Amino acid sequence: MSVSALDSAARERIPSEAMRTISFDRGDAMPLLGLGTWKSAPGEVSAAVRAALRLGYRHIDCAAIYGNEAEVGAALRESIAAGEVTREELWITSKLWNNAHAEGAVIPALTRTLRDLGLAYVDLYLIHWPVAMSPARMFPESGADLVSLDDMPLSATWRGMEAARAAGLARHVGVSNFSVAKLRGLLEEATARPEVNQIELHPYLQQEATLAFCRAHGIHVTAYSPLGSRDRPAGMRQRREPVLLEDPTVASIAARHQATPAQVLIAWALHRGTSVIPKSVHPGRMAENLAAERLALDAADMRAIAALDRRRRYLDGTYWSNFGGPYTLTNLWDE
Ligand code: NDP
Ligand code: 1BO
Repeated sequence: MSVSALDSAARERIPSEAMRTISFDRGDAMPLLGLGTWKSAPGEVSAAVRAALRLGYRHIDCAAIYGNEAEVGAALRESIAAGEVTREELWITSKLWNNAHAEGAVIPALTRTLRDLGLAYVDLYLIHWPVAMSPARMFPESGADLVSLDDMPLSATWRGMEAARAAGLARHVGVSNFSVAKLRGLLEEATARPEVNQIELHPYLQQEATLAFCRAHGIHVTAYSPLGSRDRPAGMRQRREPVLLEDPTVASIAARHQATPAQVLIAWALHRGTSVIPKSVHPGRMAENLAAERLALDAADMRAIAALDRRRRYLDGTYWSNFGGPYTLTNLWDE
């Protein structure tokens, strides 16, 4: 059956039991395909999450900095109250913002997120960036707002994350935007490994070495910005960026499978064993993206997509390095 033929089924509802999952300890299973919520505006994200849950999504990717966790929480509560889903069926990820990296700041930050989401625990809590900032700022305005990793080591932040897990506020803990070098450093000092590393991954940024390292160390990888993140704020875009959703190779693979480019990009991420969290606020697109679970790419498709790598970061991290503070693109990505 073609993927487009599956769209109508997906619009009705793909039962959660049909979703592919990855197992974590304590018997927990994370659906490999989740819904991103960055840039989903407070006025639209509740309806989007509610629609996503009706379609069969069970994994929602959130973060304090997205500024919409209260609205996401309202949708979760409504769906649970309506009997459409139970808390136990859901996988909710959130992330610690850069201004709460002090060991003792982690549990208070997570407590605020839990209050906003209306939950007693998150399934996964991630250190959002390996970048520390003054508690007074949400985004840096000068180099003085940033705190170096020598002064605020990631190992201290990680102890706070482990304490959050021990307190039952997060069932699993992990990191995001961590290079192999930073993962190595953390593994040397931490009592427990991060369970997940959430990083930018798509055909233009395939990060094979990071994937191999994570696989070898039992760290699951989640792919963010899998569709190329076209709705990023202007300040985070570069001039003349390549448009992933318009890539001719992706388009021709999509045409051959009677699928869409977005479905090819999502299926490619799943084929590599990563989880993937495309963002949309439109039910039609959410259904289309969910149906990508059923798209089987073949070896020739995977070879053609492998050739597209151009080590292109859409989220290049310049917003941490623009100010002459302690962060540079070299020490951020360790490349
Ligand atoms: P994505 O790559 O998911 O792209 C989102 C864009 O694609 C939106 O403009 C959306 O529009 C559009 N879109 C969605 N589905 C389709 C479709 N089927 N066809 C055409 N266009 C489509 O970008 P994000 O950067 O949002 O990444 C996904 C998620 O990953 C984030 O929302 C966030 O949860 C997470 N993330 C985490 C980061 C981290 O640092 N850990 C960094 C970046 C992202 P519309 O909504 O209008 O449908
Ligand atoms: C700075 C952007 C964060 C998206 O997750």
